[in-house]
Amino acid sequence: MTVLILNGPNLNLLGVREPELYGRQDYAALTALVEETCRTEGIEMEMVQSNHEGVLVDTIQQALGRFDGIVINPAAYTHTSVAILDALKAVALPAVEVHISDVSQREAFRQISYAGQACVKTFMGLGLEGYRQAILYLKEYLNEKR
Ligand code: CA2
Repeated sequence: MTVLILNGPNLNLLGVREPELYGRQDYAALTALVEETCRTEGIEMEMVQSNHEGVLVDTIQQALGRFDGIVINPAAYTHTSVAILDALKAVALPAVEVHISDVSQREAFRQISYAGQACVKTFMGLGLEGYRQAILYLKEYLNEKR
């Protein structure tokens, strides 16, 4: 089983600012958590972060045939990007949405998730642990489908 972990804009700044929202752990810590989770679960993975919507769309398109599923935190593009939604729908790979913060308790403009409409499940408000939960959920989902 091979999964793509995709992170959107500014998530590379984790741990630098807004610890009340996103915690004190940095992107390297997130990478370590994801790598450790996948190693423990016997999953191969690639993690990509981009600040560019088109790169995220390209990466989703290129996932077809290479990955069994996607864990995605589109960050701010969650709330704006029909292009990312369309790409997820086009490849039709099982995708799980993650948000570090609890977006349901935040500003009105964060209450819509486009990408989430192409995802089988969303984890939010669990901090970096949400990525671990998303990977475990995706593994179960893919195993049930097989
Ligand atoms: O809670 C999440 O994971 C979000 O996807 C994070 C996005 C935000 O736009 C979404 O509404 C919810 C923001 C990511 C920016 O991350 C930063 C981390 C540290 C310092 C500054 C930004």
